[in-house]
Amino acid sequence: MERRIIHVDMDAFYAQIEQRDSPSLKGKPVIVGGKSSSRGVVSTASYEARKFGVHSAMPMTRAHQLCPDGYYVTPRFNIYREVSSIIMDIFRSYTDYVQPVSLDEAYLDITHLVRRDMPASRIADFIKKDVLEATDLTCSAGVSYNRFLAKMASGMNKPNGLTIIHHGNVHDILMPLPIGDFPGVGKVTEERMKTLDIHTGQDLFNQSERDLINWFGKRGPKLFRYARGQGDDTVQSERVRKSIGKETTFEVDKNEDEEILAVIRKLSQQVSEKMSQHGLVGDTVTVKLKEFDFKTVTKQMKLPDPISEPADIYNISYRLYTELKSTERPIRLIGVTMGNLKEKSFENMTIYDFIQRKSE
Ligand code: TTP
Ligand code: MG
Repeated sequence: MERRIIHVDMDAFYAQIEQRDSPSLKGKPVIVGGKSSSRGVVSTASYEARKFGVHSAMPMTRAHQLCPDGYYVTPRFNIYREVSSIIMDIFRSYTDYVQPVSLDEAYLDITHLVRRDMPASRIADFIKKDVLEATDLTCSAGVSYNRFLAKMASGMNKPNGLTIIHHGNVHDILMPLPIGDFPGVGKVTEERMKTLDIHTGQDLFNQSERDLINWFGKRGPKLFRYARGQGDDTVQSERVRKSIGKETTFEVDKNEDEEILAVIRKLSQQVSEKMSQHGLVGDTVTVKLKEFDFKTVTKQMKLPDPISEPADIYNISYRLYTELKSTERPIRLIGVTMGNLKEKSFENMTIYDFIQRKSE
């Protein structure tokens, strides 16, 4: 069966975060990198700075020459890691098949979510909106039927792009591409290709597989396939799902029990829905609070029997919350997680599940 893969990549990741957190940098050429003075290299540059020719891995001194009036910022890795974990959690709320590639980039296999009324592009759009809502940052997404095309697609309309490569447009997209844009074609291979008069996707397409093997050995068949839009479609999810959690970050810190409990009720509902989608029950409930000063406190309860109903999750979460919450300390985030998950077995199926399963 053909797969549907999304590649998501944040736009000018470090630089966009710096612009978000210092509004005076918005719309300005921002260069994030080594020590702001002279040594070191550029980690990344905002799109405004890229117009001056500044890019990742360039020596800082060169960046200063190209863009003397740029805003030079040293990286804040803790923040970048925090944002990364938020976006990865969003991806995992859609599918278990998430393969992170770096802090700001991942492949998602969403084949099982696609329906006639819910094409992959629409799911990608939802993910982009969720990322924007949770982080105030834009990303670009590419949708296709294998990984290399999905990645190519995500890079085609940056920033804030959404691009689909399908069987109808793949040939037109690949043929004019410079050969260096194909996967596995680094600087050395690119030079060798040029000596063979292979400059574009079309030139690569025109070669026989046998010639490619002669020239590039084991990589020959892969290159032959890439030119035809064929590639690996396996997304390696790095973990088996052992817990399902949802959390909410408040725009302003909250201290009112009533308001917070309404959110806990909603989170319990969402966790329960997710568990039932996957046919899971669990016997451990964890509530997490991040207090106004970023101090995080959690409390967990192990139950004698597994649960999955929203009301059950809520009741336990409610107890944990009342034990955790200090009256004097407003919170900025609350999370509810069900752990120690296992497949719903015959015994703990409700009669409703049973009827539903039989009628499927
Ligand atoms: P990229 O996704 O390659 O670049 P980007 O997000 O800054 O810009 P875009 O995707 O819109 O083209 O890398 C993600 C982050 O990784 C980047 O913000 C900074 C860091 N990085 C480095 O520190 N050094 C590098 O050479 C590269 C390429 C990235
Ligand atoms: Mg990026």
